[in-house]
Amino acid sequence: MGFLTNKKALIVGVASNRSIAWGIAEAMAKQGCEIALSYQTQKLKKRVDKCAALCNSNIVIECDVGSDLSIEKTFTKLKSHWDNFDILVHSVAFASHEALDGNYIEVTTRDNFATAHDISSYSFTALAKAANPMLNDNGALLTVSYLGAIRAIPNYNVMGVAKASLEANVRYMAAALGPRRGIRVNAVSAGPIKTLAASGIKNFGKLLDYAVNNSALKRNVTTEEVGNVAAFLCSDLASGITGEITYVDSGYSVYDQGPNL
Ligand code: NAD
Ligand code: 0WE
Repeated sequence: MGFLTNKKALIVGVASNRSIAWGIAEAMAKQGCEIALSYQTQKLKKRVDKCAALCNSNIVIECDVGSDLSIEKTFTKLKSHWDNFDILVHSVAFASHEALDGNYIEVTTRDNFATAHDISSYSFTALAKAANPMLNDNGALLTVSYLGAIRAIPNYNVMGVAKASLEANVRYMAAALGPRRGIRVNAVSAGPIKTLAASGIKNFGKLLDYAVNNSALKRNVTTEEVGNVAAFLCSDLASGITGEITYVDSGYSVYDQGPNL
């Protein structure tokens, strides 16, 4: 019997079978969790339908996290399948492409700063607000962050500032939802993975190689590895963990190559 047996999870952010959200959905389904998936736009629906079929789900709902109306409709639709649920996963980020290439001061604008924070951080709060009436006590929320939240990483730019906001969001949401409801809120901070979101990034291949050479495990992580940790954090096995950022990065963030001694 899996450690998520009798749990129900809504997973926001599947775009393809390479998505971190898909790694999370698969890992949770493997542990006996019932799954619902949401997708951003109609053009992703076919791919997400296929992913849903693979985890025996027929709940696939459109959700643009940039719109309160779309979020509200998502939960109305979810309610027609489930009276309540246990786990909400947020695996969504967006910043304007121009903001992710070049000198931070030069490429950041009021407009792309606001969008990055809206879609990559506030949307987690917005989903929690809308999910709240349907979420079971002792449920769990999870989001996906990156090391750029706490280090200035070349070209990650405004996304790093938005991830810092997302990580603070995790702590404030944990403080807001823990006391009365026992709802836990955590993040996994993943090492670089070649997903759709990464495919638009210049020199991503170099970044992947650099992470291999500068991590304790000397390899990159997979969406399956990120998924397994996410499944654990959202399960009762992690009932004492909330407000935490857990690194799934081959030890990159704690590793220093040192001089050649
Ligand atoms: P992905 O492209 O598969 O997933 C990103 C998702 O965000 C897509 O499903 C996209 O549809 C969704 N999205 C963007 N704007 C949206 C909106 N307005 N409404 C609804 N959905 C929207 O890429 P991924 O790498 O799996 O990214 C998932 C998360 O993982 C992101 O938060 C990203 O920052 C984080 N992350 C990625 C890496 C990496 O190297 N790939 C590393 C660490 C963290
Ligand atoms: O969070 C991310 C990327 C998220 C992302 C990706 C895109 C590409 C397409 C957000 N917005 C957009 N906008 C687009 O138009 N990662 C953790 C992956 C990533 O992106 C980087 C990285 C890493 C790692 C960008 C620069 C440097 C490193």
